Amino acid sequence: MVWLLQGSALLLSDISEMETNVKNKEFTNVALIGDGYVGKTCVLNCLQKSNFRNTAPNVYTEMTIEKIVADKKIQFKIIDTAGQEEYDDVRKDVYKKADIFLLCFCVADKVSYENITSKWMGELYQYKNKPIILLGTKVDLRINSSNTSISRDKGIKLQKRIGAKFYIECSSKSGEGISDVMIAATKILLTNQHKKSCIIL
Ligand SMILES: Nc1nc2c(ncn2[C@@H]2O[C@H](COP(=O)(O)OP(=O)(O)OP(=O)(O)O)[C@@H](O)[C@H]2O)c(=O)[nH]1
Ligand SMILES: [Mg+2]
Repeated sequence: MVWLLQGSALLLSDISEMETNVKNKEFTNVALIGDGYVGKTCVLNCLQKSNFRNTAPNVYTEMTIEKIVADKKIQFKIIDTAGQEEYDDVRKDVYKKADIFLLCFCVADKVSYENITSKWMGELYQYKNKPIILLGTKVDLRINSSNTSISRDKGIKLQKRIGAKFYIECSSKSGEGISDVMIAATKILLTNQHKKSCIIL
């Protein structure tokens, strides 16, 4: 089987090759960050139950996902935060325990795209060594001819600008791109473990 990660090719064989580097770390914390209403909670629901449900603004939710990669169990804890300013303190606690940031903007909302650099990268500044996956949400709402929609090219440019490991586009409504999120997180985890084991040697 071959999984293709939009923007960067990611093959299942890449993961299998690194399998020997997987240690039984208990949880890898993945924090969902981004403006309110960009669709973070819907992404979480899709990752958990593979379906779309309408959601209300929320403050904090977490859930675990297990992945078996080449007979090894990998456990992710996905932590969903609220985008609104009044929850800044809740988010700061989450930043400390996060291993990977899933930084979200909505491709049909230019302001949420601009806020990646004008707000969120500032918030994450002191954690700049932690890997980021940039996620463009709600692709089903993108209107290609519109000035307010963000193209894939612009997403990739932003990925490079902020130094994110991956750029993924998804829609919780259609399911497009959702499985790529955990593939990218797994790839980052295994690559990090690979680097650590090289340092020990
Ligand atoms: N069309 C479409 N609507 C979506 C999608 N994902 C989420 N929505 C809708 O967008 C709205 C906001 O989604 P949420 O997941 O609650 O957004 P959030 O980022 O968690 O917002 P906060 O909890 O306030 O930070 C809801 O009305 C969802 O139904 C999508 O992929 N496509
Ligand atoms: Mg939410």
